[in-house]
Amino acid sequence: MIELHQFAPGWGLNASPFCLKVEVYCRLAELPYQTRSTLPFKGPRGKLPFIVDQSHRVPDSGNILTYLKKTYGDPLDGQLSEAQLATGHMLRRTCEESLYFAIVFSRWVDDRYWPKTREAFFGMVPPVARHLVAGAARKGIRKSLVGQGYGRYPLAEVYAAGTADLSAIAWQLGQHKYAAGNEVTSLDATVYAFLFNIVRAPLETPLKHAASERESILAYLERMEDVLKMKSGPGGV
Ligand SMILES: N[C@@H](CCC(=O)N[C@@H](CS)C(=O)NCC(=O)O)C(=O)O
Repeated sequence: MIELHQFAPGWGLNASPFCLKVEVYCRLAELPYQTRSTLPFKGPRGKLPFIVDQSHRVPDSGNILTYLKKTYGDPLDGQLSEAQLATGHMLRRTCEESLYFAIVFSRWVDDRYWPKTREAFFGMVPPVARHLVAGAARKGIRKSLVGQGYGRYPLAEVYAAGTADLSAIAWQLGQHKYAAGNEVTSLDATVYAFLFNIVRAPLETPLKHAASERESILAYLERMEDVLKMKSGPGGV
């Protein structure tokens, strides 16, 4: 049984796109797994997710998918053409290396949404410590966003950049049923996980408005949720 180490649920859902990506992959590939709630510093690279499988501890969602495919076979991506692989790579990078930071910014930096983020992720910390722990975590994330760049932008520019990513993703999703074509592939684990975290999280951010205005994104989420309903899994995704 694969152990998937990830954050405890926030807002009652898997609020980390990278953790959700691995969970969705396991569901789509029908791999048996159990989730374990943990904290990033316990992982081999100080981030989540990581998995423990037999004697292996594997960090990083991309490495995890590579490991799972190598160990248990690759039921989803075997038929992909070079063109699909290349487009998929760019789409994945758009989600993970660009859109992700706009999501993090909306949750942790934008004062309008921070109270709900704090409640979701630190609500279980005793009240006296909650303020300190949440404040320290927010400071660390602000610093990492200054390093990445968005922490130096005005709000409107961050959301314009995120909206541009969503427009490109929406166009791609309008071409086929799933992210890489008319069959489900591992790329759907990524694209679904990121869009889910924008549209299904209870924050009415500009990113959510931008995603919700794009019919191809909403239809895609529903299609993926129909697929996931048919696959068993231990937790609600
Ligand atoms: N490249 C990594 C990124 C993982 C990542 O950024 N995880 C975030 C949560 S979504 C994390 O653990 N953040 C905690 C921290 O940086 O302290 C992957 O694909 O797994």
